[in-house]
Parts: sequence; structure tokens; C-alpha cells
Amino acid sequence: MNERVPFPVLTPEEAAAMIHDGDFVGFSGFTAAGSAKAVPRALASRAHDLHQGGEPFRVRVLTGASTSDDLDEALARENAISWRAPYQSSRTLRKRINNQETSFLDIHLSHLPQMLDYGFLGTVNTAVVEATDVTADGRIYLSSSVGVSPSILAHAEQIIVELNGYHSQRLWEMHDIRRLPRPPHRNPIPIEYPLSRIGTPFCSVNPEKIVGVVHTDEPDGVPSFSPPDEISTKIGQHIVRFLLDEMHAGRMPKDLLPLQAGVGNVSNAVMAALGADPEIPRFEMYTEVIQDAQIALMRDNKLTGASTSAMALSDGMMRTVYDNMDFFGPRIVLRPQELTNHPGVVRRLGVIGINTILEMDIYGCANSTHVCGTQLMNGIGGSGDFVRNCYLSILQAPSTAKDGKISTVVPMCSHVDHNEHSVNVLVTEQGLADLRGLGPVERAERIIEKCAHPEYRDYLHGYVERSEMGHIRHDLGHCFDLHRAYLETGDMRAAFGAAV
Ligand code: 0RQ
Repeated sequence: MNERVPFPVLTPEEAAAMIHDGDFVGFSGFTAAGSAKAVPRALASRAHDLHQGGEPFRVRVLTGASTSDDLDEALARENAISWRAPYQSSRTLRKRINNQETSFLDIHLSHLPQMLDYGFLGTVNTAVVEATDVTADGRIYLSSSVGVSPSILAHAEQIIVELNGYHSQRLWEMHDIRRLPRPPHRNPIPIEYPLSRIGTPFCSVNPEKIVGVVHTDEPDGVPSFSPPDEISTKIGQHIVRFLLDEMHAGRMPKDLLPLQAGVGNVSNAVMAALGADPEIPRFEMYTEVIQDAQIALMRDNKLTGASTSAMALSDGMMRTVYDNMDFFGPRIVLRPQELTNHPGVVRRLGVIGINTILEMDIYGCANSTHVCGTQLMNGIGGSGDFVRNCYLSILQAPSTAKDGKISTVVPMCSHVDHNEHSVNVLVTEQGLADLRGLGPVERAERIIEKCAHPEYRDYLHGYVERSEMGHIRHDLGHCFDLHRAYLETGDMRAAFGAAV
């Protein structure tokens, strides 16, 4: 890092004072990885003081995806976010969004840079990005994620850089930054393999826009994962068996196809199950986030390389990567989200996407975002970019939630993010339903038998039998009875007179 940076050095409070009520602020961050830290914390404290004095202070916040507690959680606690896009996972912000205190735009992550470029989201007043270095001629070397930062930097009126000394100075070796031109001047994107590199290791900005640098020295604060539980392990095992069968049937190359995996405990467990099976060959990933499990697989030479937008790693795992950059540097490519999630590239590479959902319906539609159709959980994130464009789209969930009070297999999804035209395979700990080639009623039979919890199967079969005849059988008077029972009694089983 430059000891004497060629820009004014600011305290976090001085930087926060450059942001005004009503401003549109783009922060770096794609999960907690590479999230801006000190400036949003100082901004939350400023909002607190201003609110105490009876003055308004709320900003519009854009990031690549979710962030850390220093950003969404801290600002939401002070009710300092008026508008937010494109994804979040903060408890407090979620409440504010569901109370209509904060407006939330839930969009596919790959679409975000283009929306910003065309001005649909307004003018970005300030960019606050975490970096490992910044040069006098305006090269900004990002830290542990890329996300939408290159686009935010290109559009912002002023730029504040958080120079975080915690990260490895060699992170640039992983970065591959390129922004896409506007259509119709988009040539094919020359990513032919997950590890193809097509850009530069830095973002270029007009240095006159850099108003200051804030020094920090702190890890991303990604929590470590609990060991996989029984349910996640079973889901992982079903997926491993299925992938092996596909390979043996010649529907997949002997070295698999590049994998994409969502975030969370279930996803981490699935990756661990892939690693544990000796029959699964060495493979690559074309994904948007890598977690601890992927680093462990890389260390064991099972995962040979990964293209991603973020390294969301616990502190210990991040240390492993930084201490072994000769090994990990050439195996990981960090790119903007419009490339990691690009539909054309995902389709070209034949990615196998594995994502987690809240509920699935008996015909293969899936809900990733809204509990009972109204309460936002996190957002669609990048799942839709992959589900629609993958060679093979696998969606997973435990068969029940909240101790069996919720069935994740329902007659009709209360909100649809992924529809039956895109979804290929559904998995729960009960089993795996391969839906390829099946018509709606066959699909219903398979999903109920393979995925639903036994307690709910009779009810679901009965629903199909009682429903209106048609290409898809539904009973519009009763398709949400399970959801209604949950809202009214706290237990879906009340719909068929059990438990409660
Ligand atoms: O609630 O936390 O109160 O216990 O939902 O569920 O099973 O712990 O699973 O953490 O993997 O999250 C879909 C939300 C799953 C996530 C979702 C309750 C359950 C629990 C969490 P508690 P689990 P996960 C990559 C791709 C969309 C974005 C995406 C997600 C909580 O995976 O946001 O895929 N996906 N992005 O009890 C009511 C149901 C429920 C339910 C589960 N049917 N009804 N509550 N829960 N099913 C990432 C990026 O794009 C950056």
C-alpha cells in the first residue's frame, strides 16, 4: 500500500460529513466481503446525532448484494436508509422494508450495472469503496469483492476510498475488471473457460473525483459455518448421487460442468458433500460467491478454479488464502457481477446452478424471496440469473421449516421468482425430483412423492385430485389454504386438521 496516498486522508467522520440527506450512495460490498466499513458506521452515527436533534437524514443505498452489519444493519438501526437495491440480508433492514419505511428494489444482480448505466436509478452522488491500493492516476484496486463497484465508481460524482490494510496486497492478482459497453456495441464476451481473464486488475477513475481516503485495518467479519446438519447433508448427498448418475448416463462430461452455488449453510453443506465423495471428479466453478467450503475443496485439489464476484470467507479461511497467494492467486478470478452472472456466459459454459429457496409448488415454480407472498426475506439476488440460464438448474430446501409447521412444498407458491419453465430439479432431504421432460400432472406426482415431507403428502395428493381439470390442475378457492392456516394458527397442518 502507498504509505503516503496521493489524496487527502480523512477520518471516517470527515468522510461521512461529505454525504448529505437525500444523497444516493453506492457502497462496495457483495455479501460482507469487501463491504465498506468505517464510513457507513460513521454515517450511521451521524444519522443518529442528526435524528436526535430533530433533523432528517436518510440516504439511498446501492451495493452489489448484501453487506455486513457495519453497513445495512448499522444504517437501518438508525432508520437512515430511504431506498435500497438490489439485495440485503439484514434483520433490521428487512423489518423496515416490510413496514414500508424503506423502499426496496429487488432485481437480478446481473441487471444492476446496466440499470445504473442508463440512469434508471438516478445519479450516484458518492461512491464509498474498499480497496487495497489507489494510485495518483486513478487506479483503484478493490478488495475481497467486486460486485457493482466498477459501475458505481464510473458514475459517482465523488469518490471516497477505504484503504483496508487487513487485506493482502496481492489481491489484485485475482481481479479481472471489465465493464460492458451499451448495446448494440456489445461484442461477444470472450470468457470461454471459468478462469478466462478479459480485463484489468483495477478500476480506472478520474482521479479528480477522489475526495479522500480513509485508512482502516479490519477483516470482513464473515461468520464461520456450523458443521453441516443432518438435513443439509442429506440434500447434499441426493445432489451428489444425481450428478454422478448424469455423468454415468453421458449427459455430462466426465469432469462435470462448472458449478454455481448460492450462499448459506445448506449450500456450504452441499459443497462439502461434493468434496467428500471420491467418485466426484475435480471440477471448476462459475459462481457469484465462494465460501469456506470452496477454499477447503481447492486446498484439497478437488476444486481446480473458481470465477466469482466475492470471497465471503471467515477470518481464518481468509488468512489461509492470504498466506498462500502463490497457490490461490491463479485459481480464483474476481469479477464484476454483470460478468459472473451474465446469462450468455452462464449458458455458454453450461453451468450447473444450485440455489436455495423458501418454497416450491407441486408444478415446479419456486419462491426465493417472500414468506406467504408478502414478507421479504432477502431478495432474489443472483439466483434468477442462474436458474433461467443454467444447463441444469437445481433448487433445494429442507422439506419443512419452523419445526414442521411450514411445508416448503405447497400447492401454489405464494410468490414466484423462478417458474416451472426454468426449474429442472427440486431437492429436499426427502429426495430429488428430476422434472425434465415431465408434464404438469406428472411433475406434481413426482414432487410430492420425492420432495414433500410425509406428513403433508396425503394433503397435497388430495389437493390435485380435488382440483379443476386442465393442463395444470388448480383449485383457486383453496390453493393457499396451507398459507392461510399458517397465518391464522401458526401451523400449516391446521389446513388438514392435524397437529396444532
Ligand atoms: O428462518 O432464520 O428465523 O430460522 O427462512 O432458511 O433454511 O436457514 O436457509 O439461510 O439458506 O436461506 C431462500 C432465504 C434460504 C436464501 C433463503 C425460514 C427458515 C429460516 C432461512 P430463521 P434456512 P438459508 C446467492 C444466490 C435467494 C437469493 C439467492 C435466499 C430462514 O437462500 O435468500 O439464492 N435465497 N441468491 O426457518 C417461512 C418458508 C420458509 C421459511 C425457510 N417456506 N416459509 N420461512 N424459512 N423456508 C447469493 C446472492 O445472490 C448474493
